[in-house]
Amino acid sequence: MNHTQSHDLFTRALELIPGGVNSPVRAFKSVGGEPFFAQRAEGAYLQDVDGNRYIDYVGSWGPMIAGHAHPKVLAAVEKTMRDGLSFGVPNALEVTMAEAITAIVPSCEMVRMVNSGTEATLSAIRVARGATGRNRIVKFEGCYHGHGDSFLVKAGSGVMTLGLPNSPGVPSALADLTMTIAYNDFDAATKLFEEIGGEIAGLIIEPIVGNANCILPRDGYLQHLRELCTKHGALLIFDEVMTGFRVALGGAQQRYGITPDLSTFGKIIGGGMPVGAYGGRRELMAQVAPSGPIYQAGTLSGNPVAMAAGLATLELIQAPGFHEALERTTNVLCDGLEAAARDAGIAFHTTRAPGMFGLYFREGPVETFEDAKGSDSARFNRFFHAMLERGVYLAPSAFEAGFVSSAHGEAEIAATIDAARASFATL
Ligand code: KE4
Repeated sequence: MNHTQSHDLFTRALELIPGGVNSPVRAFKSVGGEPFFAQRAEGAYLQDVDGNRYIDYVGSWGPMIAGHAHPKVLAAVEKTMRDGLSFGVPNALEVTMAEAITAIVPSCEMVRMVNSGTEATLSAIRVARGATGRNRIVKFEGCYHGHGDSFLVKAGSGVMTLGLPNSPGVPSALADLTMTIAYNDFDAATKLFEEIGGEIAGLIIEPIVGNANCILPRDGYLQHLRELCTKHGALLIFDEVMTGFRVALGGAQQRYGITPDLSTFGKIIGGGMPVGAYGGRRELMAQVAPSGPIYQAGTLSGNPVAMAAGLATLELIQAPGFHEALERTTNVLCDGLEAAARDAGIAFHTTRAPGMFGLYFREGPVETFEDAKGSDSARFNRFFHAMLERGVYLAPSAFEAGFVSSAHGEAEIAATIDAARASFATL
C-alpha cells in the first residue's frame, strides 16, 4: 500500500504535536510503523489520505456502533447545528438525553453530561469520596478509566497493594490512595475489603475489561464485588464508557444483572462527538453542584450538536434485534478467526461480548490480566500489519479490544476472515 501522504502528514505532526498524535494509542508505537491519516469514513470502512480503504474494527474506539457517517446521525447534526453550535445556557436536547439515559439504565436515577470518559470517571470518584467522606479508591490492574490522576496508578508491592504513580506528574500522596488489585480474583477483593473496607470510598471497574485486550468477568465475580461494597459501605462504580449501550442496550450492568451505585459512560452517547456522562442513585447525584456541594462543571457539557449525534445513535441502537445481531456478527467473526488460526496451526484465542472482542496469540482461556500478558504480542504485531496491508484495520495494540458495528455485514466479515487466513500463513 502507498502511504506517502500519511507519511508527510505524520512528519509535520511530529514537529508540533507530542508523538504526532492527539492520543497516544493512535501513534502505532506498540505495533510499530507509522499511523495512517484518515480522509473519510463510511459504514464499516475507513479511507486514508492515500486512498487506501480498510474494514475498521476500531470504530473511533467505540462511538461508531452504527457505522461511520450514518445518514441519520449526520442529518441530526446538520439540523441541530443550524440553530447554533453552543449556547452556555440549558437546551432541550440535554433534557432529552438525560431522559434517554435514565430510561435505558435504571440504576441511573440522575445523570450529568460531561465531555469525555475521563471527565466522567474522575467526577464519579469525586462523588464517591464526597458522599462517603472516605478517600481510598480501588481499581483493577489492566483496567483503564481515562487519564485522571487517581487512575494513573499501578499496583504497588506489599499486601496493601499501595498505589504507585505510573506517570510522572501524579503525586504519590494521591497515588497512595488508590489500591490496585487483580481482576477476577475473588480472594484479593475479599482480603482488601476485610483489611481496609471501612476506608474505601469507591471501587471502580470495567465490568468487561476492554483496555487489557478483552477479558470477561468470571461467573459471580461482579456480584461478589457488589456484596463487598454493600457490606463495607463503599460505592460500586461501573465504568461503562466502553461497554455501555454496546454489550447490551443497558450495558454490562444489564447483561450481568448488577446494580452499581454510580456508572460512567462515553463514546456511543456522543455518536462520535465529544461526550461523557456519569450518573447513579438520586441521593448521590443530588450532592453534585449546584444542587449539592460536590463541584463539577464544563463549558461544553451537554453541547446541543453533540447531544443530537448521541441521541440519533441511541435511537439507532434501540431498533428491534440490534444487539442480538451485533452479538451474532461478533461471534461469526471470532469463530472464523479461530478456525483460520487452527488451520494454520497458530496458537490463537478470542474473547467476545456483543460488539467487542479480544484477540490473543496464545491458547485460551484468558481470564486475568496475567493471562492476557501471556499473549505473544510480537506475533500480534506482525498479524496487525499483515491484516492492515490486506485492508483490515485492527486495534493497533495487543492490549486493546476490537469493535464491531451494525455496519459490519456478511461481506465484511467474510473478507476479514479471508485476510486472516492469508495473514496467519505469513506468521
Ligand atoms: P476518554 O477520556 O478517552 O473519552 O475515555 C476514557 C476511558 C474511560 N473508561 C474506559 C473504560 C475507556 O475505555 C476509556 C477510553 N478508551 C480508550 C480505548 N482504550 C480510548 C482511546 C484513546 O485513549 O485514544
